[in-house]
Amino acid sequence: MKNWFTSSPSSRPLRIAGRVGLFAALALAAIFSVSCSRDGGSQAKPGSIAVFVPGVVSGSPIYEMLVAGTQKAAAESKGSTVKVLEGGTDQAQWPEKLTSLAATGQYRLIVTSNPAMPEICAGISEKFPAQKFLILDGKLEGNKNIATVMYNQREQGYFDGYLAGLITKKLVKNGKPHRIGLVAAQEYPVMNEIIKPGYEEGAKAADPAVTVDFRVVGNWYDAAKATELANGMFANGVEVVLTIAGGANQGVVAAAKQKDRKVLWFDTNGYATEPGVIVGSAVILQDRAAYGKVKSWLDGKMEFGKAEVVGIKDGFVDFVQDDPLYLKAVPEDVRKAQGAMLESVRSGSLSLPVQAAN
Ligand code: RBF
Repeated sequence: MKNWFTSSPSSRPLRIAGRVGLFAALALAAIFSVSCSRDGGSQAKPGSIAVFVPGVVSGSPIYEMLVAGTQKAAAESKGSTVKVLEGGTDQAQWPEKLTSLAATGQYRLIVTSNPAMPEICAGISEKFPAQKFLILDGKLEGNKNIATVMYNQREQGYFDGYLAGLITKKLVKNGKPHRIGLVAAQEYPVMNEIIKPGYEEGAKAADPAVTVDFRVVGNWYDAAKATELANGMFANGVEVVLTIAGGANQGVVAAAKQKDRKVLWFDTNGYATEPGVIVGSAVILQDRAAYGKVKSWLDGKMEFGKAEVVGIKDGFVDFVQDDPLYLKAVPEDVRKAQGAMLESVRSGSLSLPVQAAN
């Protein structure tokens, strides 16, 4: 897969290929812009917004929330328009596609989301200095055309991890190893340095004997591969698995349903996706963030050059514990322990600050 965004040395050539692609695209755009608008958004109508989805919307709630929040804010502002462009699953093509979007000069604001986007947008920003960017789920400080909002995903990972630990402690008996699963679509710094360690930290807080079985799909859509990975984990004694793999999540759910194991969800409330199988949902409120930020931009109040980090106390990260399907699927003693942990984070007695990775 064309996975240019990773810290692993083995994929460095792909990352470089992505960069070369970016520079080629920028060079083309520079030539193109001589006859068109070099100033990106300066000719654009006020209130004109483009959402660049780095991937596909379908199967990725984090992108559904991005689009929904942006559209909601625009609908409340007269004359504001939103165009949604999907970058597709070939990540090496994103810089070129986003460059073309900026080169049209038709959008005052480009809204996008994921930790790979700050670097891409910063490169494009040099050629199109009138183009403004709002990047959610990413972090970049000090670029006067870019505003970012990052979520505290140490908290988010910890919440699902703690539940995974509680469940494992309860279900795994007779001296068997206490293993929990994490299926990830791909490796990237936020996954390796924040989400995975947060998940492990939470799990160990509930059950110190826990170890994490971590497996990688290689893309955000291959459900059959995800089923294969999940089955490998189940054969390895895993009772509960967190899946962070976009459209491929369905493969983990199918395997767990068949083998009577449990799945933890990330980003949105997943209980209704497969009641009784999905037993935890650690959420981020990206629709709320997109709505609030786009609204503040439409009101002329957004500050660029800033990198915000928001968590449970700000109302952008949470764990859904009031859904009837959660109450039904999870025993009361486990829910009580999970609730007490959440309360300690909310009250500040347990503090889980996030380190600066992007
Ligand atoms: N999350 C998704 O749900 N769907 C995607 O297609 C997707 N693509 C990503 C591509 C890259 C290069 C990176 C770094 C992250 C991607 N994410 C995607 C992950 C997303 O940013 C976030 O980390 C997870 O959704 C967990 O909150």
